Amino acid sequence: MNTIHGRAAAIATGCKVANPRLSVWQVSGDGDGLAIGGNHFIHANRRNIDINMILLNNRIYGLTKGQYSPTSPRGFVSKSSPYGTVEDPFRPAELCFGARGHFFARAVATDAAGTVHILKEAYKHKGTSVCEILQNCVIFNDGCHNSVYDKKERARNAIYVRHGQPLVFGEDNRYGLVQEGFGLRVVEIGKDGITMDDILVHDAHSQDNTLQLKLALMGDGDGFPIALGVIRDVEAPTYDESVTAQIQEVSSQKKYHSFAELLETNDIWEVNG
Ligand SMILES: Cc1ncc(C[n+]2csc(CCOP(=O)(O)OP(=O)(O)O)c2C)c(N)n1
Ligand SMILES: [Mg+2]
Repeated sequence: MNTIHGRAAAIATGCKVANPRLSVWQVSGDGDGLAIGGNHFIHANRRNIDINMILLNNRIYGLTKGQYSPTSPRGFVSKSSPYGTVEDPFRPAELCFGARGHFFARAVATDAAGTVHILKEAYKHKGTSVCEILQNCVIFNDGCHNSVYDKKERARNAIYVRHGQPLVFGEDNRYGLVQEGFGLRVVEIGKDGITMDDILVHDAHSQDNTLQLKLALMGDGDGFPIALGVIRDVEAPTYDESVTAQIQEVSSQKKYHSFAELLETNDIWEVNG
């Protein structure tokens, strides 16, 4: 369905509730999903309706020719912010986690294997899945994801996270992440007595999202790599299953099962001409 801008999650929710057998996929931009549709984004995640959201994040309103979006960085110069924005952006993962989201993954549009992997995992996940795809806008925001857009840059600036695997990255997996105090730290394996045993192992299934959120927020010019892959993937009751079960339970207890029966169940009035 091609539907109204900003209402994709509402329409997708309706499709899934009306026909729970469908695998529902919503394709949104950062403007669609996080500006005009921001409210629907958080509530779909909170309800955990079984839909898959593909969030194409080019950090701009592309179609309408270059206005800044809620993911444009502070100071961003655009047609609607000629002197630079004076506001901080949303980070999609933060919004998803804040809304009690249970699945968040990230890929780069030029990385076919990485993108296919997260879409397959989203398909398998029951509940709302958010797949943030970092996408360039060649006309209005060219180069916005340069640090991870080609293979060479990605090898330097990204970390592929896999559930159950140690969080290592860089040439020959030379670097790793360790937990330090309330945060994470990048270490070089083999230096200062650091071994693979010290490296944090990724847990996408942990109910507690603290470390998953830290992974998801890395790489905003903070010296950490950008995390790609499935960052959070936790099972929880879904809205569509619960609402379907509720309808079945309530209707099984009703005395009437059709409109004709309903008419005969309660008071009957006779209307005399
Ligand atoms: C209800 C409504 N409001 C506003 C618009 C105008 N509009 C069309 S696309 C768009 C923003 C697109 O940005 P994004 O969702 O990031 O997609 P992109 O074009 O960057 O891929 C806006 C504001 C519209 N079509 N409908
Ligand atoms: Mg956009």
